[in-house]
Amino acid sequence: MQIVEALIEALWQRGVRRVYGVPGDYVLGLFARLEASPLEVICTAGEEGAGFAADAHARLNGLGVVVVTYGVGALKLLNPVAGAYAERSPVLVISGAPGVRESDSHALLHHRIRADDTQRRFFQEVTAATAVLESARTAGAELLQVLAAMQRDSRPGYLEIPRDCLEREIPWPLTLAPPAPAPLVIPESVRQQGERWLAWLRGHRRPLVLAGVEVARFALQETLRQVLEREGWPLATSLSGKTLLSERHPLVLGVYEGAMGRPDVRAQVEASDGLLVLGMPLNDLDTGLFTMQVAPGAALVVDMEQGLRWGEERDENLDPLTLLGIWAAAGAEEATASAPLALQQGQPKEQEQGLDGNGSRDGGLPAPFQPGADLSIRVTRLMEAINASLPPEAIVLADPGDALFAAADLCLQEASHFLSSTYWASLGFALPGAVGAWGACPERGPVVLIGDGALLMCASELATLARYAIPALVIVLDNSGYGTERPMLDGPFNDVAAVDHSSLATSMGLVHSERISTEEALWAALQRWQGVRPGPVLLSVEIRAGDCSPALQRLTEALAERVRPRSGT
Ligand SMILES: Cc1ncc(C[n+]2csc(CCOP(=O)(O)OP(=O)(O)O)c2C)c(N)n1
Ligand SMILES: [Mg+2]
Repeated sequence: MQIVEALIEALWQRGVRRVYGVPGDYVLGLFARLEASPLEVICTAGEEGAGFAADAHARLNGLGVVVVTYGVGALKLLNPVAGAYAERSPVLVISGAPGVRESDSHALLHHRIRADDTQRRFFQEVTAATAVLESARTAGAELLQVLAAMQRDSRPGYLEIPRDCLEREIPWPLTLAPPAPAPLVIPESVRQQGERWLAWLRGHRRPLVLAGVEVARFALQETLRQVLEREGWPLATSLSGKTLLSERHPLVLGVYEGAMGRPDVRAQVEASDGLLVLGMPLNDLDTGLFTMQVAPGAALVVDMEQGLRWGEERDENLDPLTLLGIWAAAGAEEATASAPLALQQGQPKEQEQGLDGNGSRDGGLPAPFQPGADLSIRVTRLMEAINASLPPEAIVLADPGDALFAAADLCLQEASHFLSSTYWASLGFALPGAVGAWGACPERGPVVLIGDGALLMCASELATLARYAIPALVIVLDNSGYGTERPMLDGPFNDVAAVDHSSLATSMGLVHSERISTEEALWAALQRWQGVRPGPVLLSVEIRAGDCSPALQRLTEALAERVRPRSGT
């Protein structure tokens, strides 16, 4: 078996059906072999787009693959791959490279920087494992080691293949299927500790779980749902963890973001006297810039990096995987008699207000939208209109900026239907991300929410949507510039070039595009395009001057304090 055959077979065995990339001379041979294989190659406009597409694919299917050329292509992946590392998304980078025979001749080859291993060393910083597949004797083992490390850590991996090594024959047979998942073996002492902490939670009047992105990355959503239903405890998620469960589930309160988020969710989370913070790294954006206020001793924090923490106590054996394993195995009889009370706490949907506190939701159903005649469009009204017309199967991808902050309040019906670069917060994720969301789940139309500034950073990927007839709905929140930054510190640097988004989209080959300036036009367009689409559609929505989401208002007030230059310094 050749190295390239082993690679393709190993990807296929792990459920990969589509890979993303841009060719170049160091990787053309690999592209040709991929084309001839059962894998489909999706060629994006640029490498950054391919990286974000692979990231979205990985978040939905557990492994995303991006294939690029050496140097100029691979280094354009550092931003998306760093984001995948920071947000634990298993993206496999496959880079072509100069052939080993060419390198031996010490030639100055194009795209090369410093030493042979410079590129690999860059990627060592942002991956769980790296390998150069050049030796037929070791390539099989190295390939499997990289894939195993990616799965273990839920983080990116890196493979480099010199262009003359693809067809080297591996001299022995290989088992390329992923090993069967090892049963979770929990030592008795760890089990007892876990049960002690669960009893501690049950001993409180208002237990509540605040869960984050690691629950999704380690495929723990279903276990979490089962134990929560058994206990009757309410769940809030971080913004990165939005849609761990359906947001219409009666136990789901919504997204918690400290002072930045919905006041009703904040009040319930911070009033809990037994709060389990599960799989949620306590980063600034997920905690509303560290405005999370929990009484000392009320929170038990459990994440993959550090295990369990409560006050000064530490137990690194109890990570979310282990704790949920113990919790799931503990019998239903251990659920307390107070579960019905807790269930009542977890039924917020009846009293919930509309997105800006004016509308009402009926038992979790979004409020019907009534467009106001000739009204210019406010961000909360845009979200209400999307919420009222969004089909349940749609995957929403929101770009950092007000698109993301406003989208926190959408109430999405199905689990794993919200994707964003939330913590890494790279602009330009959502649009190419839609390519990967479609690649992973072709039956669910992606809906992209993106600012006018971010659109300019990745607009070339509109052409990819058109090329593959991807039925994405791209909604541009046009507030004439970097709206997130203006309230912090404004200047001409926050303006962006005024672009006719609709003409841009038409020239890129989208099936429909239009500029929308009133609620009535917005509602008519959403009625027409939220359902089945024959291909990509773009709606450029003119946001009322000076308007932004309530979350962004709260965030920028806090951020402005930090970024304004102090007088005299
Ligand atoms: C790649 C990248 N560059 C710069 C930033 C810094 N940044 C954060 S928000 C923002 C403004 C985004 O503008 P736009 O997409 O129009 O969204 P808006 O803030 O107007 O809602 C910028 C430049 C970033 N997060 N990512
Ligand atoms: Mg903007």
